[in-house]
Amino acid sequence: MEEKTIQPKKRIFSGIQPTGVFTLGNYIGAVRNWGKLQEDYECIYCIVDLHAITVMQDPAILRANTMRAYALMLACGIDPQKSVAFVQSRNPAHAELSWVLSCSTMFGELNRMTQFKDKSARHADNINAGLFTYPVLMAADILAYNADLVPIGADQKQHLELARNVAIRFNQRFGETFVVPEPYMPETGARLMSLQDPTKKMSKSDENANGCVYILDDKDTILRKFRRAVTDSESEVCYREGKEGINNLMTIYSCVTGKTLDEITTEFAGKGYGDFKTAVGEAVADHLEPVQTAYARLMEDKAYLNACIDTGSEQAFRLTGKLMSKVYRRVGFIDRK
Ligand code: ATP
Ligand code: LTN
Repeated sequence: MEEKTIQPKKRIFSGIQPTGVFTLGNYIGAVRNWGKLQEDYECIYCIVDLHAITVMQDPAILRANTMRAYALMLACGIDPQKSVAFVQSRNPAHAELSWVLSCSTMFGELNRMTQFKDKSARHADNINAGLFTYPVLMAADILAYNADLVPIGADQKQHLELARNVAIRFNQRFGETFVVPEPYMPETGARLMSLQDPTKKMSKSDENANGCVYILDDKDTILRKFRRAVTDSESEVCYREGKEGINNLMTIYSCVTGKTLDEITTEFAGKGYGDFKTAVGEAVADHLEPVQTAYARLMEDKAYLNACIDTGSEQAFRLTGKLMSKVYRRVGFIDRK
């Protein structure tokens, strides 16, 4: 009889900052995929509050936003029975490993990070050391769990590359310790652009709320934002260089309807941008409705959310114990008892 070997499931890790309501970009580029991966992988998902304090936060608002982000994560389809869903600050391994890894990360490497350059330009009054070492903490998040794959949007690819380099360097110096992780990006929608400036990424912390669709926006708001989306002076709905606004809308429409770019071009042949924008807005609003309903229900049950956070955080802590002991031993610290 043929013997079957059962392959252990690959491990996934990803995180999102509790810096406000998730945008359509966060959802399509990352969080929506997290839910889809739960059946085939061992998934660990995290609200990264340690990362959030690299920019100024009001403590009470951060605490409330962490709870909301956790509820949003579940509303987007993460099932705490299937995945480990937790809050970063509740597992001290992230901060501990971050320090160790920072001693295997070069200043020059961090200095090349485009997110640091962007964020330090945007927050010129608070260019703190944490903003600079942010990618080391992200590397620690991923490496602490020996994750194989990391579902992210395109903007995080450079940080993931850094995490890979740090893992390789540590392994060379101290012996095989970390799995070198791979990025996992959607083919379509890895970088949604602002509706007001399609050369800029759609971002939670954009000052121009019209550029950004938040997943809790009501239908009227969503329709209005799409109607006002910046396009071009032509009238043909087709995906082409130089038509960044239309390309972005076509990408969004494709992601929420499953239609290909060719199908979309055919559907809107002979119609104007007005009809197209309304159709995109309608499709997005319909798509987000179940997420909004699930979110409202979850926010009514704080006791349930707190219980899920407690359980998830304990699971996360237990998952990192062995590896942290190994890391400490390898670098030469005396045994943890
Ligand atoms: P902030 O504006 O506070 O920096 P953000 O909107 O960039 O936040 P993050 O919490 O940094 O969001 O990112 C969470 C996930 O969403 C990451 O995997 C990131 O790559 C992805 N993501 C963020 N913006 C987009 C976008 N415009 N298109 C696709 N994916 C995105
Ligand atoms: N840096 C990411 C959020 C993040 C993350 C992670 C993503 C923190 N730790 C680990 C994937 C894996 C961001 O700003 N989007």
